[in-house]
This record gives sequence, C-alpha cells and structure tokens, in this order.
Amino acid sequence: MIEQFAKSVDIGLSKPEKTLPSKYFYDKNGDALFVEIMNMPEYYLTRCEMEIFSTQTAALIESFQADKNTYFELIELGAGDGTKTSKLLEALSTEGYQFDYLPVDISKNSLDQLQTSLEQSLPDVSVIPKHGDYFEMLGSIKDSHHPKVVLFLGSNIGNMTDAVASDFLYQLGANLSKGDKLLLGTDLIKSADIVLPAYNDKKGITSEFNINLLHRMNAELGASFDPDEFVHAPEYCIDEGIAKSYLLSARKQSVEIEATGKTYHFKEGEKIHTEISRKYNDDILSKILAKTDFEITQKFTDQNNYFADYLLSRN
Ligand code: AVJ
Repeated sequence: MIEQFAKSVDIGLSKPEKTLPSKYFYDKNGDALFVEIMNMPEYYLTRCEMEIFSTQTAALIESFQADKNTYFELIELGAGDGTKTSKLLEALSTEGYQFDYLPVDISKNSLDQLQTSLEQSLPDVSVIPKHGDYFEMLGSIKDSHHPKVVLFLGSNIGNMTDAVASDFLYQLGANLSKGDKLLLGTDLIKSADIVLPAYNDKKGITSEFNINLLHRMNAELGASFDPDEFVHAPEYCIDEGIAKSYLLSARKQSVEIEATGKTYHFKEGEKIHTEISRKYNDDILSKILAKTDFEITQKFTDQNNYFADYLLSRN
C-alpha cells in the first residue's frame, strides 16, 4: 500500500506539470475533513442529493424494479458515511425487500463507522462491508449471481477523467448482468459563482483537505513538505465543466521524500494538480456511456436542478 502510494507520488511529481492522485486525500484526517466539507454552506452537492433521496425515495426504489420476493444485492461504491443511503435502506427494509447492503470504500475507518452506526439505527439491515478501491472490487462483484443495484453517489465519479469514467463503467457493466441497475450521482454543470465556492469555502476546510495530502506524505512517506508554504488554489471553467484543485508553491523550494529517495523542486507559483471534480449534463454522460452496456433510463434532480441521480440499466 505504502509502496503504491510512493510510486504514484513519484510519478506525479516527476511530470512537467506536477500532479498528485486525489484518492490519497482519504486518511483518517482527510475523512473527517470531507465530512466537514459536506456541512459547509457552500458545498451544495450533499444537500441537493439528500433532497433527492428524502423527497423521491419511493420513486428511486420503484426505478430499481426489484421484486419483493427476490433477494438482491445493494452495492454502494465509495459509501463514505452513508447518510443518504440510510434513507433508502430504511424504506427498503420497512417495505419488506430482501437484500444485503454491501458498502465498498477505500477508507477502512469510514467503513467501520458506517457499520457501527447502521447496526444501531437499522438493526434489521444486513451489512457486509468491503474494503478496497473501486477497480479492485469489480472482480468480487461477479462472484455472486444475484440481481444487483449499484449505487455510485455523491459525484464520486467526478474525480475520474472522462476516459477513466468510461473505462470504469464499461468494466462495471461487464461484471453485472442484464437488468442490473446503477444509480449514478452527478453534479450538474452550472455557473462558476455556484461551483467555485463549493471548492473554496470561507472557513478554509477545503483548503485544509487539500493540504492534508502534504501532511499525509510527510507522515507516511517521510516527506519534508512545509504545509504552510503551499496554497490551496481551485479553478473552474463552465465551458469545460470541471472544477480543478491545485496546491500552489508559495516560493521556490525543494522537498525530499524518503520513500522515493528523491528530491523534488518547486518554482515559486508552480502548481501541483491534486483533483478534478467533473460536472455533468445528459450529453457528457451519454458520450461516456457510449461504449458501455449501460443506458440512461431515468433522471432524478433536486428542485434547483444542481444535481442529478441517473438511473442506468445494464442492457
Ligand atoms: C467526494 C469526489 C465528490 O469532488 O466534490 C470535495 C471531493 N474535493 N471538496 C468532490 C471534494 C474537494 C468530492 N467528491
């Protein structure tokens, strides 16, 4: 795991335009900061999707086309703290559906928390946590032959480039069967005055979240980053529809990383690209789905039309 982390960091920091992989945001501290981000007034995404889940619960369940007499698996990719999903779990359980809930997350820590909280709030729901990254778990999905509903919520797909998203959804489809469903939560393209503050909250939590990556490299890879010498710098352009986060070097500096045995040089104002958050519309999603086995069958949006949960069916 550390080996992989060091390797990705070295590859990213050796590029002419430096990058770091966003999946390493989520250590214990990063998980907690992301929970705080979701509570920031500027971060509309979670509230919008929560609105969809609370006001359209019955329609969402209907769209799964599940049969109350047939057991199915409800698999959630990147479950996080599962607040939205608990609405759904509660309704499915009271209505007598037969299912297991399989949350998949890269953070062992948030999976444990989720399991504990669900044991208390919804003791009748059977929870089977799976620890790993999305690509790793694709294979294990195939081992069961029960009908499946996959949840990929919260704009988690937004961290993938279109090419990666397309490849991922292709592979996910290949591991599912005809009629299986995917509920995909996407943030919709909208103007910069709404999107940008969501990635640059006034309290500075998103900044801390981004800079936490430097702390993590210091702690786990023996790096010598001075977190005070880097500045959180997000960008968003509506034409492209992608919010991008950068860490900007406040001065000319060098950083050593024990785990890679190398020194990396930063110019004043040089940026490390740490994350993309892709925003969607029907066209973009259709293009991404073109080479996959999924088709869009329904779209659920919040009142402001900021966010959409797309119900995709495996053909
Ligand atoms: C967890 C990927 C949905 O991109 O909106 C929030 C992560 N990064 N603020 C997003 C994030 C900065 C978030 N996702």
